[in-house]
Amino acid sequence: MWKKFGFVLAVIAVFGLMAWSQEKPIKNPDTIIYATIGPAETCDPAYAYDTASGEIIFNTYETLVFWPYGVADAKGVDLTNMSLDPAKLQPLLATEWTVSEDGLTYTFTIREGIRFHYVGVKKADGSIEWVDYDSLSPEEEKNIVPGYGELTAEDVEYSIERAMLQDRDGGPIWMLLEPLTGYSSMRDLVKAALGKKVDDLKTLTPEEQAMIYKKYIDPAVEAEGNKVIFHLAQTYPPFITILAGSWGSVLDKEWTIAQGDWDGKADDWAKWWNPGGGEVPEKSPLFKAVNGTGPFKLKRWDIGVEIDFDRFEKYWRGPAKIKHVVIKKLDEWSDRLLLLKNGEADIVYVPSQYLPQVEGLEGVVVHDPIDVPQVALRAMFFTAPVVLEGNEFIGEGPWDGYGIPADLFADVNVRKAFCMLFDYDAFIEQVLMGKGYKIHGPIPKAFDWAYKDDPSLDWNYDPQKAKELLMKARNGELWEKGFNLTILYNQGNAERQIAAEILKTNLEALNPKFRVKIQAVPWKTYLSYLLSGKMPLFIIGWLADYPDPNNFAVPFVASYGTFAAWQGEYMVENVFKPYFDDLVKQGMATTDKAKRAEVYYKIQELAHDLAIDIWLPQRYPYRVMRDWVRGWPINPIYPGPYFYPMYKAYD
Ligand SMILES: [Ca+2]
Repeated sequence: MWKKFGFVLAVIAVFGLMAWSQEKPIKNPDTIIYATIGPAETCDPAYAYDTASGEIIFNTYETLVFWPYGVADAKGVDLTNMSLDPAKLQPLLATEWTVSEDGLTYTFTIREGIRFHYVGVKKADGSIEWVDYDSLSPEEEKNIVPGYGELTAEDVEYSIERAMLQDRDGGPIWMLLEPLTGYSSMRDLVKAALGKKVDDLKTLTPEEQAMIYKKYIDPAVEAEGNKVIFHLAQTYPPFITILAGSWGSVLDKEWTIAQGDWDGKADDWAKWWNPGGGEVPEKSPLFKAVNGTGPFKLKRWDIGVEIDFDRFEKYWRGPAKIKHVVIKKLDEWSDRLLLLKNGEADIVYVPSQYLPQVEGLEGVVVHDPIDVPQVALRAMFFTAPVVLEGNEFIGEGPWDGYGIPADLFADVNVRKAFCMLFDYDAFIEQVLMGKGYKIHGPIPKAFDWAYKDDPSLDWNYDPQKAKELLMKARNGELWEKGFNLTILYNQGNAERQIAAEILKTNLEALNPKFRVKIQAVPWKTYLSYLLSGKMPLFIIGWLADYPDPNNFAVPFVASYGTFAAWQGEYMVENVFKPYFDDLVKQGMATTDKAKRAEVYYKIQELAHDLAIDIWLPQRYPYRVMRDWVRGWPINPIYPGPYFYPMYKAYD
C-alpha cells in the first residue's frame, strides 16, 4: 500500500508501521481468515443454491451488475451506499444497460478488455494450454488465443444458456427460466414444447433437443457485438436483480467447454442436464474448477475444512487489498472462539447465544445490532384442515376435546386470536436480546419501497381480545371443551422451541382446558410431517433468492407457492386463491415501482386481516471481528463476506 504514496511519505509510513507493530502486532497481515460453519456444496454457479457455495462464487466469479454496499468494519458502520433498490445496481461486467418500455428486452453492454483467471495460450505444437494469467509476462500475454479467457458477449450468452440447460433438480435456475422462457423448469418447458411429459431429458433425441434449444433457449439470450440482449417471455420486474445473483455468474465459454461441460451445440445439451439428478454436485464438470473474472482465484478447496483464495493480481479493477483469504470451516464454537481470541481468525461466525462470550474481549470488535433489516422472514403457519389420516396430533374420531378439530384454523377469528396470543415483545426481549423488530406480513422491511410502514398492521399481545374471540369460536364449544394442541420443532432449534413455549404459556393461562404439548423431532421427521400436512402449526423461515417482494409474496401467499401446499386445502381454496393469487400476478405485471408498491401494500393489509400466519420478529444482524479488520462490505443480500475491499490495519 504505502509504495503508492511516493518516497517521503513511504519513509514516514514505514516508521509509523514499525512503531505500531511493536505495540499492536497484526497477525497474518496479508491474509483475511474467516472462521465459519457449513460446507459449500459446489463451485458451479448454475448448480449452487446455498450461501456457503455462494461465498466462493461471489469472490471468484462476476455478474453483469452488482449490489452496492455499506461498510461495517472495526472502525465503524457506514450504511450510506448500501441499497437493495434495483435502480441503484452498479455496473460490473456490464458497463451500461437499457430496458425496453414494455419491460421485455434488456440490453447490456459488455465491458471490454477483461480477462479470466486462466487464459488459453498457444503452445509450440499448436495445442492450447490453460495457464494462470498472473503468471504471464507482457510478452507471453501476446500468445493468448483470442477469446480464450477473454470476456466477450458470447461468454455471457453461453453462461446463461448453459445454466438454463443444466437446470438441476432443486437448483436455482428456475429464476432464469421463469422470466426468459415462461416455464420454471426445463421439464415443464419440454412438456409444453413436445406435448408430452418427459422425466429424463437425457432421453430426448438430438432433433428434439435442437428444436427446443432453437425455439426457447437460443432466442432468449443473444450476443450482438459487445452487447447481450435478453428477451423475456413475460414482464418480470425483478429480472435484473436475479442477474446479480451467483447463478448469473459469467464463465469463459472456451474454458468451460475445455472442462468437459456443454459444448455449445444445439442438439446434445441434454447430456449436461441435471447432473447427478441434482443430488451429486460432483457430476458437474465445474464442481471444483473455478475460472472467473473476480478479484480472487480459488487456490484450494478442502471440502468442509478450508477454502483458500489468492488475489487475482491482474484483476481489472486493480488487485484486492489483501493477498490471501482463508475460510476455515469449524463447526465447534469453542474452536472458532479460540481462533478469534488469539487473533488467528479475523472474522468469525458467532451464533447469537454466544455473543456474551465475545463482548468485551480484548482486540475484538462487536457491532450489535447493525441497523439493516434482513431479507429473510419466518413465521408460524396455520394449517386448515390438518390431514387426519395417521395423524397422532389430532385425536381419533369426532372431536371431543382431545386433540384439535382438523379445521380449527379455518376460522379467521381463531387465527386472529392465536396471532394475539403470541407475545412479540417478549420474543424480542428474551430470544432476540432486544435486538429485533416486528414483522407484519410477507413483505420484508428491507424493501422500503414496498413495505407498508403502518404500525396498525403489527400484531400485539392482547389476551383479552383473544379470549373474546376464542369464547365465540365454534359457538362456544371450543372454549367449553378445550383442546390438546401439539407443536413440533426441529431438535436443536432453540428459537422455534421458545416461540412455541410463548404460545403455550399464553394459551394455557387463558383457559386450563387449552393444553399445548411441545415436542422436538429430528429435522427429517419435521420435514416429513410438514410435507404431509399433519402439523396444525408449523414454523419455518425463508431467505431471499433475489431482493424483490415477489420472492416473498409467491412462497407466503400464492396458492401455488411453497408454503400454501402445506397449509391445507381450506387455506388454499378460501384464503390464498381468492384473495392473493391475482394480487401476486399484478405485482409482476408492471415495472412501475409505485404501482407495484400499491399491490404489495394491499397484500400486507390482507395478510393482516386474514391472519394468515403468526409472524415471528426478526433479529437485526451483528458482526464480530478483530479490531484490525477494515473495509468489510455489508448488504443483506450478499451470501457472505465480499473480500475485495477488505484489509487489515490500524489506520
Ligand atoms: Ca471467452
